Amino acid sequence: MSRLVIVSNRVQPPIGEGGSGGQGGLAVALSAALRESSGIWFGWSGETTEQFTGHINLQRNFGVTTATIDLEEQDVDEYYNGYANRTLWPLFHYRMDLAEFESGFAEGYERVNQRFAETLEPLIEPDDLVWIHDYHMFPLGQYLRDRGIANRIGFFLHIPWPPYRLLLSLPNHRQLVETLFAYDVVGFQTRDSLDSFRDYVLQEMGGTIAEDGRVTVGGRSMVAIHCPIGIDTDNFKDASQSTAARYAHYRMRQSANGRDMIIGVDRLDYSKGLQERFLGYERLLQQNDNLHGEVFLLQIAPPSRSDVQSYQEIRASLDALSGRINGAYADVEWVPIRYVNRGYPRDRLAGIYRAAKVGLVTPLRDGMNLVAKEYIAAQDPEDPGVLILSRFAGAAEQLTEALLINPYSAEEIADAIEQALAMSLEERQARWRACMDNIEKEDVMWWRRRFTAALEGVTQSAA
Ligand code: ADQ
Repeated sequence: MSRLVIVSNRVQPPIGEGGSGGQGGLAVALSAALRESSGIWFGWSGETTEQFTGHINLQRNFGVTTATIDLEEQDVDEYYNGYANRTLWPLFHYRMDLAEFESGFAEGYERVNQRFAETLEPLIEPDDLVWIHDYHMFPLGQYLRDRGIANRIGFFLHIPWPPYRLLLSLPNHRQLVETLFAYDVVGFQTRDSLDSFRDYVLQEMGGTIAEDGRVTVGGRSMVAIHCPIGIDTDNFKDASQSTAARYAHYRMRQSANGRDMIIGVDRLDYSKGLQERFLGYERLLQQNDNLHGEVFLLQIAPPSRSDVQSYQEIRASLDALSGRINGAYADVEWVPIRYVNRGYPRDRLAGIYRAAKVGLVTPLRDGMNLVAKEYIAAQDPEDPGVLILSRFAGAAEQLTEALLINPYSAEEIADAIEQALAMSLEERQARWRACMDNIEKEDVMWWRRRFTAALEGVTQSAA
């Protein structure tokens, strides 16, 4: 088996089997993938330095070697907070209104990707499979090719690919898409994203698409596939049986005091539809006096990207909205929304998911959404809760037996919660089983194998 070189913006110290860091989905998924085949994980350390030196910090934990570099503050401003999170992230999540197009951002983005290429190049051995992740690094493959790297290189996009006409508003969109042709395989989370990408290639580039997924434009070609990411299901099921999970579950049930709990867990991000979720829940309370004092919403939302203004704004509006709803409905013994801005270790989180009768996952757009899958994996098969899922989360292509809703509609959210709370045990079990079957089959190892098999299946590139 070839060695795997994984590249992503942030590298986090990997966690062991059954470990319980406070990590996000990507970090957990990549640790699991790397544990299966030895390899290196390369990227930014998250630290800044006064002057970029290209010094690589190598560490080994749980069979995974991490290789990280520090960036300059200006790099972080322009590349990470700038082009990645103020230009590409909003645009790719259909938020034209929030996308900022500044030429300094694009320059910083290119500079940092060149820096990644320069420092990564000497670490790559001839038989390595190189797998680059996400929107921070679109051009990295091209820059590695420019330096003579002839290995198989794949790229996986964790966020949605936007509709063709929307992408046209990005200055230099064509240049960005052309860099994808430096890869051997490009993977998307959903069929929907793959279709949008193909639309662009056909309509904007005059390209062709073969039956095996090979996309050709001019003399260049690569294979574009859809390859939905999963969770480490066995690991998460085990985490939900751990002592910490059981204790968290017990404490949660005690504090719920017989009330039904609805849970939301999201990074604090405008793409997650948190305002719309609160408004949907408010609608539920408006139309159901009998539920007052009988249910509560626990929303866990750790702040992220707080240097970016739109994230400060969403935080302020959620503070105001949760305050308003609690002010209007709370009683001396009952608060309708418990709104918590912090992260929890994974095993505790698993116990909390298990204590919730309803999992409320309502992003306005999401590449996949791993919380939906974690909620399912943490349930008690004898008495499972109900997942309410936005049709605009990538996960909706797989979890078709969840209650699928339009997250823009307060009415649909309120009705789905009512339906979930009243659902018979038999129906809850049948829906849960169908979702769980998918999560067990298409887990993170399946994802890793599907992608690397596609990459191993292509003829080696000429640099
Ligand atoms: P995210 O936008 O971060 O990921 P998601 O897939 O839901 O979204 O993953 C979030 C992860 O963070 C989950 O594993 C969750 O458990 C964890 N998390 C969230 N809040 C937490 C808290 N308070 N405490 C502890 N852990 C918490 C991006 C894309 C997604 C895509 C993933 C993976 O936006 O669409 O599914 O990458 O490809």
